Amino acid sequence: MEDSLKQHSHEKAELLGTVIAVQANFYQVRLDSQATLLCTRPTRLKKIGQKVLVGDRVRVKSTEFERGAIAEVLPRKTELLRPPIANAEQIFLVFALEEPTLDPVQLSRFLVKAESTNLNLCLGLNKIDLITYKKREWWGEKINNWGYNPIFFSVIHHQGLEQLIEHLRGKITIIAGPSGVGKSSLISTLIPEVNLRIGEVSGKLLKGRHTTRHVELYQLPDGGFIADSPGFNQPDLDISPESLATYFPEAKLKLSENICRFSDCLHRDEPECLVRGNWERYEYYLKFLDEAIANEQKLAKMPDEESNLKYKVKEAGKRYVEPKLETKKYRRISRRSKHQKLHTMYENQSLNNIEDEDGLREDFS
Ligand SMILES: Nc1nc2c(ncn2[C@@H]2O[C@H](COP(=O)(O)OP(=O)(O)OP(=O)(O)O)[C@@H](O)[C@H]2O)c(=O)[nH]1
Ligand SMILES: [Mg+2]
Ligand SMILES: [Zn+2]
Repeated sequence: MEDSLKQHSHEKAELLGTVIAVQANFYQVRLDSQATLLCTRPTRLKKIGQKVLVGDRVRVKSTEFERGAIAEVLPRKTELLRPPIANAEQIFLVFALEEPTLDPVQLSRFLVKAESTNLNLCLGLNKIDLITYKKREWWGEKINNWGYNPIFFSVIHHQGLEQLIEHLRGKITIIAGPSGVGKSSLISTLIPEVNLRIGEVSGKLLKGRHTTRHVELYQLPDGGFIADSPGFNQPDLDISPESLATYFPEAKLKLSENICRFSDCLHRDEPECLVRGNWERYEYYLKFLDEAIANEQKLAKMPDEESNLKYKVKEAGKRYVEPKLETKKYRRISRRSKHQKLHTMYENQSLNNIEDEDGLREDFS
């Protein structure tokens, strides 16, 4: 192993891999050959503004033993800003049935938020050990009517995990959901080598303490990667009011069969609206619509850099929203502390002990 790597370094071999963690300006790259390299991003890439995200496929030049430099970032299939991740194919949304008690409005809020990414979405309901079979069936039926087919499981009792493993195989999956539902527990069970912080469900946690801090990809035993994302309890609905209905599968279905009289119908009290009315989550739709409208008004008043969405005025005063390309601000670090960080990193041979660069609360959007 050592010999072959040394040989590589002499040849400055070019290798392909996936970025699995980013800390400050250093990148941990899992090579397709299964070795892990700690890499820098050369000034050349910085100059052309090429950012490197977790999930990126990269071509790497190995320079020294277990070190390398990113030579090229391959084109991305998908890209998310929050959490910052490239090439994710699906979101696995996890909720608990109890502890914390499943709340259909909160669940819908997360579902809508996840749908708005346009990634594939799968719902998992954990902690089946805490409810009766009858109650589980009740939830199953209810959520089927919303247009989802959840996977029921218990991490602690190893129940229902086969279906879930099958679903994750060979893909990059973002795991998301509120605090305390068992996301980190699940990853630790699927990949025993990783050591994630598992929190206790407490009053504090329910109010939004975050036990998971940064985005990192973990390689699954059967292939593919899973990203743990921080738990948060109330994602903002920074979604355009006009598109909100399409993030409810049951409303989307109605709209695919027929159209409302007005093309910009918000499905509230407009005449000849096909969406309004007899579906269970319609009241949630109205609630989220109010929030989306309020959010849009708030953003419109903000100076450009502070808002998440950029407003442009088109001819005839028609306004549309477009996502900003770059919202994240990076704290500058001195050359000296950079070197110290690198040093610590090599000592630890792991990024887990390095303090988060920006300890920010992230959500998916
Ligand atoms: N009863 C029961 N408890 C579980 C199960 N899975 C996880 N837990 C517990 O739920 C609590 C929270 O688990 P975590 O894995 O830390 O939750 P998390 O979703 O990662 O939380 P954040 O990192 O805060 O977002 C822990 O005390 C786990 O032991 C389960 O299947 N049944
Ligand atoms: Mg966690
Ligand atoms: Zn309508």
